[in-house]
Amino acid sequence: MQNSDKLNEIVFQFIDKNNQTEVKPLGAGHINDSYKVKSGDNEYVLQRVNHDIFKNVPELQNNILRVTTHIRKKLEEQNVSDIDRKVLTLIPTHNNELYYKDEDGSYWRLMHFIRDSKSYDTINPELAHRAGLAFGEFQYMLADLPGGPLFETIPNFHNMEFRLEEFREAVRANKAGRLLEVDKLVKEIEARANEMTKPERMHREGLLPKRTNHCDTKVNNILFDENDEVLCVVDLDTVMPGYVLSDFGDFMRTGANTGEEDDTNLENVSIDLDIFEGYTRGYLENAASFLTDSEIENLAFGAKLLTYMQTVRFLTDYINGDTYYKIKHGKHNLERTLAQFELLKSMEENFDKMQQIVSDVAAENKNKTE
Ligand code: GN1
Ligand code: MG
Repeated sequence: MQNSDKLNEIVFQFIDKNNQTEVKPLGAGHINDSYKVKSGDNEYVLQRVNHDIFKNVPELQNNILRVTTHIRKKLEEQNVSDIDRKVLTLIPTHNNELYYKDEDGSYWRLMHFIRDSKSYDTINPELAHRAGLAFGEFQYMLADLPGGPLFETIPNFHNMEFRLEEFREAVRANKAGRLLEVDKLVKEIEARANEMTKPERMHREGLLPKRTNHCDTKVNNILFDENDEVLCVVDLDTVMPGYVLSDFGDFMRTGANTGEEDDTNLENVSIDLDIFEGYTRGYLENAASFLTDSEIENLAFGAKLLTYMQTVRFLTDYINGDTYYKIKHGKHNLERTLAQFELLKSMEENFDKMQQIVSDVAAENKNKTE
């Protein structure tokens, strides 16, 4: 955390000085630091971008500008009202840069705060339906993004082969001496490794395309308004090329979990099939028209994959001695690992039902368009 004079000085790189400026911590992301800024009547979000993780902040900011400009243009073409609450707006510095680099080398950015909005960590099937519509529309709107593919802000971000290499490297090095403690989990990970690297093989064979994906479709990255209508999708740091099954899967990992991501009571954790169905309905309503059959057939698999991937990522960080995710205490990454693994097992038990839901909903959508 930074002291408030310093934070004010950073804010004034972007907006005019105002002695009624207040900066307060905001949100609970695992990577960046976020603050809410009030300056006179205006409200903003200030963020310190974690550049240990996002190595190229200028390219990252450029991605966000491209994405938000394109979405804004689409919304304008559709005569949508209240556009400033439906797409993020970056505020440039006085020097017209999309970020400010301070003397410590930290990168900062400022955005408009979206008023009267809320996000959920736990939702119901109706809200899941709306969230599915929103992420389906998000992918749809970005399908014709001009200017070529986006910059990969974290190379190989959702590449399971790469995540397993990192994991095996962590196991080999055993830097924090924690390997014995997680021995069983390591075996569980390895037992599923071949199944979970299927998308990379399919991609190499030309059977699975990459599209512009959000790559962090956590349930709390959707803002709703006071009537629970979706306003917009936020946290655009990882918008980049990827498989649609990733975005579908990451939502299910977070939104369709009856427990918390780091729940210590594993009995709370399981897949909620009603939420799974609600999201699938919304998503396919907006996305079925541009997805291939093999993309649709692998959506349910995506839920398992992203839950497995998150298990591997949390466990890797635990084995490495907690160098990536912000943690609240020494066992946090282990608790997260166990809770994600529990969710994975629940998805494995319910996988036939998940597949059935996707294929039923896809068939309904097909009938509608025929
Ligand atoms: C991180 O910062 P946040 O909480 O949106 C992570 C995601 C993980 C998530 C796990 C850049 O997201 O990939 O799924 O934690 N983001 C990055 O909760 O690694
Ligand atoms: Mg994020």
